[in-house]
Amino acid sequence: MEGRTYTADAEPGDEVTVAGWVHEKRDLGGIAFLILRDTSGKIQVKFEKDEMDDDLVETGLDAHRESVLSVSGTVKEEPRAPTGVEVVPESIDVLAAADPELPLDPSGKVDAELPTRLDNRTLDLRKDEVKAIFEIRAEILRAARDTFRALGCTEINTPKIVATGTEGGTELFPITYFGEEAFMNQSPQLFKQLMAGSGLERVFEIGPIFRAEEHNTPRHLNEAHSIDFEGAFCDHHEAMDAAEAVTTAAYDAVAENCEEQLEALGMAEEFDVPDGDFPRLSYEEALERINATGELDEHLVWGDDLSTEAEHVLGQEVGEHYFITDWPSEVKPFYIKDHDDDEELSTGFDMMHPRMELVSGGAREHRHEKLIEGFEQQGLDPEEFEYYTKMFRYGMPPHAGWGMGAERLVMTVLELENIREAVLFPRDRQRLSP
Ligand code: AMO
Repeated sequence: MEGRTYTADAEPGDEVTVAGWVHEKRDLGGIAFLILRDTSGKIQVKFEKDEMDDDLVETGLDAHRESVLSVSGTVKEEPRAPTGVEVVPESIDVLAAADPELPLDPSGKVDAELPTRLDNRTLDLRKDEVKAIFEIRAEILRAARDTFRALGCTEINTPKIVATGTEGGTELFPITYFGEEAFMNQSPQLFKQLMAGSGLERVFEIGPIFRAEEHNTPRHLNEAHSIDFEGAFCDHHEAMDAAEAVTTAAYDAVAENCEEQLEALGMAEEFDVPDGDFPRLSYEEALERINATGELDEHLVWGDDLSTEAEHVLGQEVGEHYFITDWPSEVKPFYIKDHDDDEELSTGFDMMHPRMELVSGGAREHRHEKLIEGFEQQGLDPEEFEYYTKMFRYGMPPHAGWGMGAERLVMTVLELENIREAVLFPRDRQRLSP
């Protein structure tokens, strides 16, 4: 809008046109106030009824809350106004009138349950503390991108409609692709590996992943966003270093650039940035430490996957981000490389926040024959993956990488209770719309 001033930039003495939503109205009789809100903040508009044109006063005060107005006038200093200034209006345009009945109250005076909020996300994001989550999410993704660029990675985009899954057959969403069965991709795994083996060498992608998981939990989505890294000539240690770098960069960026948003979330005082030196525990050590707490009913033995409860117990024990390394080969997928000196032991790792898993990764099997064996051991038909395995015959360097859940990262950085808070329009067992 030409000539528009953000409310935060309005200075005493300025002739301005501000535009935004009616946040609140207060009619005290001879004098009335309207608080106008835009993305930068709020400003008071003052109506002195006896001294102003009746039409002007009526237009301003008849507008229901959340109506969109453009107000032109003079900015005056006013210590009693919420921001120390107010606009004395000369003209008001109603750009979009709002119904008097709102499905939720953006001023936050009336709390709404999460489903109501998600059904009305547009109104929900008019609340400072909700808007703050998505501004911080954007900042975290920017920090991740910058870190990858500093690590020499090229950003890639890979197909989301695919012929085969990679992360276990039961979690696939089937679709019809011109009469043929296809699937929504669960992970860019195979494509990012193919690109690590291309001339690009180091790549990253931030994009959607689709998982037809049955369980409806506070940490699972059916459509999530994955931050993926893959590097040629990298081993699993270097891959872990990169995961650590992206994670700490995310916290650093929020601490440095999102003070206002942390304030809105009530976190400005106690926002801690991890030091970036995350302990690396072997799977075996992890089992020992969990068992030693005596907090689980069962005694964990080699080969067991870690339940949510086991992860929780260990998270409490360690009390900071950490890695679990050297998982048994049998619990990791076919593309993860085993240790050269012990085939029972994989180079696969997970990076954990005390509350949950954030990352899985590892060095990859880059030897063609071994890779084919891996497919067979996992009950997958290597023929179906020929587009992938074929490239391992034409010079596929050793490589390593990982995938990190973007929503889980935001959720843990901001200590959100439910992962749905960290995504605009969640897809879960109940939600396909909006
Ligand atoms: P994995 O399946 O462990 O590994 O996924 C990697 C990370 O993605 C996040 N994530 C999810 N977040 C929300 N809802 C879900 N349903 C969901 N599923 C996964 C988690 C998880 O740690 N290809 C490998 C990665 C690799 O080896 O590079 C993979 O997809 O934070």
